[in-house]
Amino acid sequence: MDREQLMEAVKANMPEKRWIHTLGVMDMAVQLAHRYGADPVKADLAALLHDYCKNWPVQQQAQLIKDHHLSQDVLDFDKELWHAHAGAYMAKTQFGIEDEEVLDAIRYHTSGRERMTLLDKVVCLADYIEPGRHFPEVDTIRKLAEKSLDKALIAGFDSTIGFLLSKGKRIFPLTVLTRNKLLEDGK
Ligand code: DGI
Ligand code: FE
Ligand code: FE
Ligand code: FE
Repeated sequence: MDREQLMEAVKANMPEKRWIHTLGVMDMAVQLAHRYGADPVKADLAALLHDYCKNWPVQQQAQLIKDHHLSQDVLDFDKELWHAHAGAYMAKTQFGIEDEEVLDAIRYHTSGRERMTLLDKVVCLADYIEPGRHFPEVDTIRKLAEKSLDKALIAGFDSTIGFLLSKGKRIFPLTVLTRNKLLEDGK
């Protein structure tokens, strides 16, 4: 499948709003890749596929994670975490993406992970700050993204953790570990 066909397939699998978000993340991920020295072709591909499973019924996402022995630990936490693992699986099996860097960037775009690659960071941050995003801290994060990938990402995870706290929700431990690691690296 070439890029155009892949774009058509992804577009057909989601509502209009999610597709517009996807286009925003692709554009932003490529910009950030150029700014911070990641591979823009990989950033574009990971961004295109990052939310492929986002609008699937959650039971289908959970089933896929169980059936294919993906990260079982996310199943004990918020269902918003599931689509990233399901998406990486679909990228590999349905679309034949073999590049582990691209698959990891999809897989960890929501939770983060302790040793985030440059590509992981670019895709995760692009997801936070694409132009369609509106949440209280987004402009601060956009400003930070001009100067520091890590500082912007920390602010992103801070906003997510703060949001989860305000809702009385549990936090996936890996997200806390990710934030701690980014802070540690920045010392
Ligand atoms: O899929 P998107 O909406 O574009 O963005 P995303 O994949 O980054 O998902 C973000 C949502 O995930 C956000 O509403 C918070 C929710 N979430 C729930 N539990 C956790 C979590 N996000 C993180 N990083 N860690 C959690 O433990
Ligand atoms: Fe997502
Ligand atoms: Fe995200
Ligand atoms: Fe997204």
